[in-house]
Amino acid sequence: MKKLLSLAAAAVLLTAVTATSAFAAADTVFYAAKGTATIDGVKDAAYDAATAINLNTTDDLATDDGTEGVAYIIADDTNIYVFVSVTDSAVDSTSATTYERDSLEVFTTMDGTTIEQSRIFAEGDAHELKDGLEAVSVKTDAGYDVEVKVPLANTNVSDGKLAFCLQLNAASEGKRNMTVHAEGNSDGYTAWTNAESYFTLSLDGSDVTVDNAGTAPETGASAALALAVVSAAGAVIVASKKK
Ligand SMILES: [Ca+2]
Ligand SMILES: [Ca+2]
Repeated sequence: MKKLLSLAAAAVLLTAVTATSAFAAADTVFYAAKGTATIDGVKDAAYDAATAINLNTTDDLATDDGTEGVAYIIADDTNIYVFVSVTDSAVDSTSATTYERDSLEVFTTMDGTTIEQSRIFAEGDAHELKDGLEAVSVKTDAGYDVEVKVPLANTNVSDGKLAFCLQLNAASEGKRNMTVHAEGNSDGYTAWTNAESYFTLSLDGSDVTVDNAGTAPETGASAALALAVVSAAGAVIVASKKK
């Protein structure tokens, strides 16, 4: 049933994308709201304009330890700002291998293939950041929050769209249990080696309200397209939702 849904969703999405050249790849699209934030690990009011993106999709092979996140993405003319609130009952930083510590990874590409990978740890400030990125993490009662600034110069932004990926490394007792990605971004677990697995982030959507459940206002051709694409993504979400 899952595969049938995925194939049906892919067919719908392919149809939607074939109908226009606005999107380069058949994938999940999220929208950044317009805004600017201060990178301090505290959620600025500007993020309230952003759609909440659920980070709850895992590789089927993963050991589910319950870690989830919610991401908010905003952007101005020079930077993307991401705030992620992570629910994690066992924040763990004990592994000597950095990707096996609780952390958020941010992936961009400047040419569509070369992977730019940054890692922000739940604890401490010795983050592994590409040039120009800034990040702060803060422990919370529920787990931890991460805020990161990504220069648009570090991305392949073109026509208001870019390839982007967020990954939680969910760890406990010195090992990584699973990786967690945005709802619908079911290939995200290959992000470290496959830039084509990223989702599309649209910076043009500040005047278009789209939520992950697949609803959008009908305010013209571009909104109708967004509805078609997001609806297809919604179908994928149904197929790939974490168990
Ligand atoms: Ca902030
Ligand atoms: Ca953990």
